[in-house]
Amino acid sequence: GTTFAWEDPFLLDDQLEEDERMIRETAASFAADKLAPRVQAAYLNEQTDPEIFAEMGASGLLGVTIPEEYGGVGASYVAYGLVAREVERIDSGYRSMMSVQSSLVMFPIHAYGSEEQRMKYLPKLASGEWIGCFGLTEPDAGSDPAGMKTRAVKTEGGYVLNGAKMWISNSPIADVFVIWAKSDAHGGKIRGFVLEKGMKGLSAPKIGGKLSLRASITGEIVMENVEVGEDALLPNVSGMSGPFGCLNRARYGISWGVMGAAEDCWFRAHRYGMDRKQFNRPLAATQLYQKKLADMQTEITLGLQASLRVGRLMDEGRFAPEMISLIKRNNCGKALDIARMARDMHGGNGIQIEYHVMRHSQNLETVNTYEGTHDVHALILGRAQTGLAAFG
Ligand code: TGC
Ligand code: FAD
Repeated sequence: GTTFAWEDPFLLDDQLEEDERMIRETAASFAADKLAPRVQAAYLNEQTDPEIFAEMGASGLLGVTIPEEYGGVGASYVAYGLVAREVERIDSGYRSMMSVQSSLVMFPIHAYGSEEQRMKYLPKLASGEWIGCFGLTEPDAGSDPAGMKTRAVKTEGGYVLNGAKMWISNSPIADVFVIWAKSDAHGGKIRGFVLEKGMKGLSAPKIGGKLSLRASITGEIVMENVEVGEDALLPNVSGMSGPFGCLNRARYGISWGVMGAAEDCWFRAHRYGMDRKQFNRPLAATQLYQKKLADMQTEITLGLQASLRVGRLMDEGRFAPEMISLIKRNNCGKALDIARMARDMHGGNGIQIEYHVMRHSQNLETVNTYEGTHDVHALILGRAQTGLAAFG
């Protein structure tokens, strides 16, 4: 037999390739050295240090799946998931910064862009010299992005864009804006455009007052007659499959990331229960406390195993979007339950920033909502089972 490793019950590490293990190690040391020391102040002060992008780039954590010729690492989707898990072990906001850059900005430029666009943007996004953002959601179009109002109108040399995007990660500090708009020249179909900071009529005010994801800056994107050339259009995709193709990758990464946040909560609750005594015994010696630890261990082990399976299928080119809805939905919901439970298990200390669990639980409220809410992913799975769409 084998000794039971309580922190890694199914020996996940054994199922990784050598290069995946190395990338996980790099991400873990980066997270411990560069992210952990800043996170409490960043969260309390609602401050995002833009330098983090360059530091992530220098460690090879941006564009992990993008080929090396464009500055990426050319590694597997499993490796990308492992990076998300290590970064989100520190904070969901830091993982957000990384996943937007990699899956929502570099991926579409690589997958849908011209060779000129790839050469112009990808190396600087990979190094973190440029920061990217992804504008799909609008004030009146969240779960139903096809209801967007942003318009691109054809001119002689290009397009004029008008509209407003809402809840956009990184936008106030972004250099590169991937924008989805309905284009009259393409029969009203949704097309992608790459805009740049400093264009006339383009602004990105910060959204303040968030009680969640405070280490990651969020803003609007306002476009008032922004003129762009023909070279701003992403030529190789048309319709909603453009933004959804990006969301598939980001949602998959989130399914790993939230398990990292959940593991941090589980390990902290475990340690707290071993150390803290009430009624002359460690909290961890009580049946209720042990049941909670067992539930955390079980859900995290199953969730990680599921993400690994979907990652392998993605690397083989055999995934369906519904697989990703299943793991995004379940892992986010379970991570949120685990973080709330860990907060409770820490008693009064659990509300304090130094104990970390409440920050995770507040963050996971956002992660359960963005990239398709928990309920919207249920409806995607319901449609796939019944053939009946319950959205509208
Ligand atoms: P529907 O009729 O289902 O499909 C329209 C077209 O899109 C295609 N499609 C997909 N393609 C690839 N992958 C997918 N997952 C796809 N899902 C749909 C589909 O084949 C069809 O193509 P075509 O060529 O036939 O036209 O579309 P619908 O409008 O009925 O969609 C409904 C629904 C609920 C599934 C969808 O709208 C949805 O997923 N809503 C959630 C919105 C969302 O996730 N927004 C995310 C915004 S970005 C964000 O949150 C970033 S946070 C990042 C961070 O900080 O980490
Ligand atoms: P709504 O769609 O109005 O949903 C409200 C409630 O109604 C939810 O509970 C939902 O599940 C439910 N609901 C909606 N439709 C149905 C239905 N048909 N049946 C049953 N229930 C339904 N977007 C971007 O484009 N880029 C980003 O970088 C980005 N970053 C974000 C960062 C943060 C911090 C946050 C909070 C959001 C971000 N988003 C981003 C937006 C995010 O994707 C949306 O908030 C999300 O898709 C939900 O849309 P909504 O907020 O408009 O809620």
